Amino acid sequence: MSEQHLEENNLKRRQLLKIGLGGIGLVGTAIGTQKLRLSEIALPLKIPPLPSGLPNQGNGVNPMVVCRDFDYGILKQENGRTIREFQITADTTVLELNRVVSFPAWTYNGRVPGPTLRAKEGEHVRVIFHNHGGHAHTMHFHGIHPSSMDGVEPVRNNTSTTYEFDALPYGLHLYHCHIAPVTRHISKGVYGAFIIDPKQERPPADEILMIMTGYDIDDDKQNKLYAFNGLPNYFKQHPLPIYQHQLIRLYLVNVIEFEPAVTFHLHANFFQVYPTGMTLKPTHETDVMTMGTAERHILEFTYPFSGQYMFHPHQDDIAEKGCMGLFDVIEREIE
Ligand SMILES: [Cu+2]
Repeated sequence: MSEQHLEENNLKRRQLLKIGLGGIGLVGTAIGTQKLRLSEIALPLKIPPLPSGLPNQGNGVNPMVVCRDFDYGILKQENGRTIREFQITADTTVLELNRVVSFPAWTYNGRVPGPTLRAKEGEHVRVIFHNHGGHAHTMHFHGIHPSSMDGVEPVRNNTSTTYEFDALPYGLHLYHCHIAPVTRHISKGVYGAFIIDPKQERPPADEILMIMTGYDIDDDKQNKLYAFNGLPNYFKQHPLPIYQHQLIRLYLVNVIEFEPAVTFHLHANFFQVYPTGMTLKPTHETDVMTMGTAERHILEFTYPFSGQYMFHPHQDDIAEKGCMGLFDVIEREIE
């Protein structure tokens, strides 16, 4: 896409945001001007409730709850400065990956993925880490910090440590254990997302986290199962509800080990890309993107039509082994 074309897209997008339909994209614009009378539309942010009767799969770790569950820690005042403090405990948990596979996972705060930690650009962050996992673990954060806070020194079982750093730079980052072999520790479950919000707030949106992961269940350095947010095929069996015409901001992280890269593809739509979440404007628009291990991006889109739409890596073998989901786009009237 040429720079001029991109700028035109951004302009259209800004105009759409003003009227509350940001992210509808070019297709939506063409349809919208005809059918939706865009100039008269201003939809407030609307987030669907969790579907009732969701099974308590995976030892209580519910991937749909993980989507919109952000841990802001607690704010403390110390010597005139504000500190955002998080408590994390490493442990072991058996995850029921499906009806036949029970997986002895290693967890942060009892869940896979670990809690989605969220801070604002420039805040001072403190993470108090307790290790009761039965092995040495660490918390290594992606971000900018001194070497002493890099989380590569082993924290022995039944000991604690504290990591402190400023939340920089803004973007979509991650944290994970850094004990060798790191592939094993990450694929056992000790990872999570770390969102640093920019000082200049992003526009209102239904914000959703998805982490792609692989499970090497027999320790042969090959993934046998894959998942979004911890459980294989969960969003295929339980489509994630979102609203039609609603700007969706997807925080997408790839922590699949053993495959050097996977793609992410969204059906019947295109998304705007904010690489590593480190821009306030999208750099381009596409419907499939390639992500190496630990790569992550913010994607924004709006569905102009209701119905169910798949999302998955376009390596279809990986999708068919569990990294497959559906958005259930709920019809929303434009008054
Ligand atoms: Cu570990």
